[in-house]
Amino acid sequence: MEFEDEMMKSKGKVEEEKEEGNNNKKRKGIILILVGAPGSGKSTFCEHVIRVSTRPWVRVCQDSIGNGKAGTKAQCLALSATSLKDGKSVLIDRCNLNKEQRADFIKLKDSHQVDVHAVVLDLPAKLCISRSVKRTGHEGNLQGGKAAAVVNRMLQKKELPKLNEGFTRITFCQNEIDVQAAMDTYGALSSSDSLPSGCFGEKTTDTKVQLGIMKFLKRVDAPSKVSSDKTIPGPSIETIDVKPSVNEGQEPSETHSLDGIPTLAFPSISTADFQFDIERASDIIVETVEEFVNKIGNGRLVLVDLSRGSKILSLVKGKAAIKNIDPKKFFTFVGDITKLRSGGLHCNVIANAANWRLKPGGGGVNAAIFDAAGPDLDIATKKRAGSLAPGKAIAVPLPSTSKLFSKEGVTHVIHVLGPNMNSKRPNCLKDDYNMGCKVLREAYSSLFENFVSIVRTQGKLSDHDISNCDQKLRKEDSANVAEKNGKFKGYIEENESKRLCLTNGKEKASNNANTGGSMNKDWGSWAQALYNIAMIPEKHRNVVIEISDDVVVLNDVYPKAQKHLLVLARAEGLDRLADVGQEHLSTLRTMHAVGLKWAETFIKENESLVFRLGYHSAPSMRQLHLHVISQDFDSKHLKNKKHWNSFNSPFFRDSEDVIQEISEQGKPTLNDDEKLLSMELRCNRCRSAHPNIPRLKSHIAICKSPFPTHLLQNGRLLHAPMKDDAC
Ligand code: AR6
Repeated sequence: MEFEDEMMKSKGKVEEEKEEGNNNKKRKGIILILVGAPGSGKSTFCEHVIRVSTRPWVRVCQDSIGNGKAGTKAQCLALSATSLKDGKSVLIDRCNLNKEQRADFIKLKDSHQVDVHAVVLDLPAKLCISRSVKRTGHEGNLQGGKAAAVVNRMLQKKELPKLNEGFTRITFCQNEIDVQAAMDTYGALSSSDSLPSGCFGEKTTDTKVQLGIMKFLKRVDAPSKVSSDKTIPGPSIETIDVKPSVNEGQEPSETHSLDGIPTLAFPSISTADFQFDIERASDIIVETVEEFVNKIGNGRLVLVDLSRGSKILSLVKGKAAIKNIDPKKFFTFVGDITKLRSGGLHCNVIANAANWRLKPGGGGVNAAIFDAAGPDLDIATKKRAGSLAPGKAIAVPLPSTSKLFSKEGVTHVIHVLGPNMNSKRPNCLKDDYNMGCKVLREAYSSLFENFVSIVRTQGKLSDHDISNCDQKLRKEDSANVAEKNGKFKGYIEENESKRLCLTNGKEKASNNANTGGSMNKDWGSWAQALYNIAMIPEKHRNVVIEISDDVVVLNDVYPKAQKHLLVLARAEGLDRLADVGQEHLSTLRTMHAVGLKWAETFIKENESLVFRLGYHSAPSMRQLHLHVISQDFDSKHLKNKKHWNSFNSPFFRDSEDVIQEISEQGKPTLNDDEKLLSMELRCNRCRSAHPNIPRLKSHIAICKSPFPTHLLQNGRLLHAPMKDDAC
């Protein structure tokens, strides 16, 4: 603890020093060029960043630059130049849809010594058009009927930015989740912070990924082919070359490719940049591994380094052999920790030799991991902690949107801070190896403890969290899920939709007033089952199929279709849609992303499935839950009108719409009129009417009509790509 006190004392000094990697970039301005059609959310982006950021930003908007009225590009350039001269960063809020429009702003970087970034709001054309048409009071008066044609015309000429135009960083946003992540990233940037260079979030043309989920799942409203006017962005900048991933460990190589074994890959902490003596470090690694190797169940620990000639790897390898440590449980591996899977080793957890401010950049393994994970890791890390003490580790669940998750199957990054013996770095211990060894030992212990706890949590979940790219694992999962589903019966009383809470009496009044429904609602004991699972999922391992800090996933015990999952929010007080407000947007986005991941998995196994993700306007069970349901409605549990209409009337609120409404209006619309549930039975595809459930079921089993237009928009339906889709 003495050490931590010492650290606090020197904190003031450290704060003045810049974060590693930012040393030379103190107060470096940024020109952030927004690229996007009208209605893509550029102004909202700018307003958000300006509102939350401590960095001084100036919004340069051509629609209002002439005393609140539209002005010229020259005026925008002039305002940008003066703002940069005043030490401010600028947000260029104009469409900037082609290279020529961007070029003059990029040129400003040379005279002002600043970096130029782009954030591309590459949202579906339909969404931009509908927003532009609907909006009122737009600064440039681009709204109403005329907006559709203008937006369409502009999109025809769209030319996506490339790094070689002069950008240091480009962030591509394809949906609202990406936009929120980019807003968070720029909003969190203080005056002296910098961001890693490169392209982030671009649609990849990489064959492997094309074969994986990114290509696999396609929304019905997305164009089926890349239009000819679209420039496919070049490959992302990689900070680290791919090294040949040669196994130098003791384990036979074929074992490495066995996916599904909980595996922690960790670098040697403190022996590079922090200059810890490697002889002593290797002793500490081997001793701590020996202590933990029997606590990790079927898990494995792997020490990784980039180079074949790594001294720390050979020292550790030798010492582990002398101590007879089981080579199946612990081995060394040469490779880039961010690309192990492509080198044949699947690790669901990786450790990062972090800096104490848990910031991206700085070089070494820290820069490589943050770069490879994309901004998601930084955002997820910030949610957990702002700093880390030496000797401590913190596990950060990786959002499924992160590239490290989708490409490498990494579900967690554990940040570890070791002791620093490098006098050029903050809080140097000089030669105090008494303290140094103690702190390094603590660091590895804390790292392994975090891994043990992840293994325990994921233990009975087989491999659901590990990757959504691995079909083999998914098939096994499906089998397990069926078994778990059986065990779950009896836990939740029959049939949620039997008890759908309709709007009458007190309940209706509270909903209409939007007063945070749950406070006014008495949930019967039968309705608490989901709540109980969400609060302590560890107690319900036999039924849950995925647990993270934010959500729990389980199969609906009375599925109303071939595939029917529930994604539960874990936040206390979030009982149903009526409770949801702007502050829950990130939870809703996480629930959506997890639901999407599962839908993708099921579609991979059965390409005929089509999914819809959404909420009941007035649910019967307590605890906000997202339905992920296939649109076949082929289930013996679907028995009556209420069942059908709860998924096939406006009572069912699509997750995408809910997110959009909350972003725009702060609250979702609740269609909770009970009449909706007693409406006539109509086919969910052709809308034909049917007198009873058996007749409806016989019809939907053969109806091949396309889904109604409103479902084909805004990503409401998820399905496999058409056979002729090029990418
Ligand atoms: N894959 C595998 N191993 C790697 C990779 C990679 N991509 N990159 C580096 N290594 P270091 P530290 C190995 O310096 O001494 C950073 O600037 C490398 O060969 O990252 O604990 C942070 O911001 C070495 O064996 O960690 C911190 O401020 C090991 O990973 C500071 O360095 C760790 O080297 C932490 O310094």
